Amino acid sequence: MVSRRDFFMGAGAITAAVAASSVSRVSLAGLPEPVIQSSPETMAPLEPNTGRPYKPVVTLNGWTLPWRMNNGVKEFHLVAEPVVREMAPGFNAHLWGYNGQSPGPTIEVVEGDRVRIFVTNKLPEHTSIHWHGQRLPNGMDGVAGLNQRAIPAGKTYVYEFEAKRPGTFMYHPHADEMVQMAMGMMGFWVTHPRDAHPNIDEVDRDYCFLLNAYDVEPGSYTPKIMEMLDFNIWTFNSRVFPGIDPLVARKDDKVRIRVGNLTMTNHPIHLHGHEFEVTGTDGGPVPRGARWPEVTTDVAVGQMRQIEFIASDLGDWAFHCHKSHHTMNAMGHDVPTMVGVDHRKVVTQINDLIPDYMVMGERGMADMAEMQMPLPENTIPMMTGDGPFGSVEMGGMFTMLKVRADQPAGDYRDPGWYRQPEGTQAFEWTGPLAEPARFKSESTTGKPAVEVQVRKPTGHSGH
Ligand SMILES: [Cu+2]
Repeated sequence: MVSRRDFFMGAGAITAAVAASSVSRVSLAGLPEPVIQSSPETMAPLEPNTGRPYKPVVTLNGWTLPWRMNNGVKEFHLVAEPVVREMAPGFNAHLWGYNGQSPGPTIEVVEGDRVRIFVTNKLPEHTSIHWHGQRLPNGMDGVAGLNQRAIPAGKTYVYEFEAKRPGTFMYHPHADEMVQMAMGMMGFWVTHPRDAHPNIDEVDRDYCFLLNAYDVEPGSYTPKIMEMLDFNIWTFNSRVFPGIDPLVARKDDKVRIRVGNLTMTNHPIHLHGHEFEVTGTDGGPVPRGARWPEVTTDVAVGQMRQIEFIASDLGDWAFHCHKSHHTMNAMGHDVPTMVGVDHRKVVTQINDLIPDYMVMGERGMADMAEMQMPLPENTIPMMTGDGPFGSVEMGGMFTMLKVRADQPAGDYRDPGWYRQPEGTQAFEWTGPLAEPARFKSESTTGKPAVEVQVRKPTGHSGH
């Protein structure tokens, strides 16, 4: 007679045998060694030396994950783990990410590639990865509970599918999502076209980054995970200006920028000095007849947009989110509006009580950028960044497109500040200033300088 205990032992043995056979089916050599990145710098494009050829992307303040070919399958190894991300020099955040950084590394493959991704969970809780926008078998879609068991802490799971369509994608957990995304778990994915594609152009520079947001109290290191609305750190790839590298181009380069939004609000992304077209979304390339010129495109929550333009005009062109609070770093939003309020008298009175009291915002907030106010440890001024003509008064989601005549192809280094040709910069008017007519006072002329004629609408007697 078989005891209950024996029955379970037998079942366990069968399970182990199945596991062993599937492991050997996957790989004789074991897992690819995980590659860990310790630097937040923008890495040079990773030129493919195995598999199908393609022109690689450049991840803004990020990097592409190396792979290994195993019997025609492209193998990657992602490690979900706590990381320290430098958001800007002097400002570190304790996040969760992949392979040493947050966001995780960009994954680049080619349409038709068979892809196998080992995911090792070194977080204190379970996780999973959803491959946003991909066509794949249902069991590989990564929604914990729905498509698979969550990957327990300490375990490694394997995802495997064919990269079916070319385009711009991202990856992120679909397990305890609110916490894990608030902690920075996300990454970029690009599937390059296998052959010439009617709606995908070849470009000279191909940039990508994610939009992310955190709530890190000044002086602390860990984001508040319960935050729903009041984020204070707005980032391109978990970096804030002036910690974000510029996007560089040689004059007349064709440039593509791919942007994905994993924050909880939309971001109107705005480029100065050039018009672009949205050439693709996470749904695929946009047919040419459906494109129109833009200088701002809104990237809604959970969306991706890829824009393209010719970098025809030399200069340092601002490239930023157009929500003005998103180009600022940690600040209090509950400060009353003080513009135009003269509080010299009240300051004198308050100074008797609080000697260091300082008035903020009396002439606008621009003074903040140059103010040498003592800051708590591990934070960054609200608006900062020295430009060639003073403070740029920006933070958060702001960087520059730097177009130069002599930027070598394949060179992504910051060329420094643009030198404007003589006579092409806004300048001070030093001639006489005529008094505008509307300011001539009534008292000198006896009647209003400008007569406003108001005529009631006629023909609608009922009004
Ligand atoms: Cu924004």
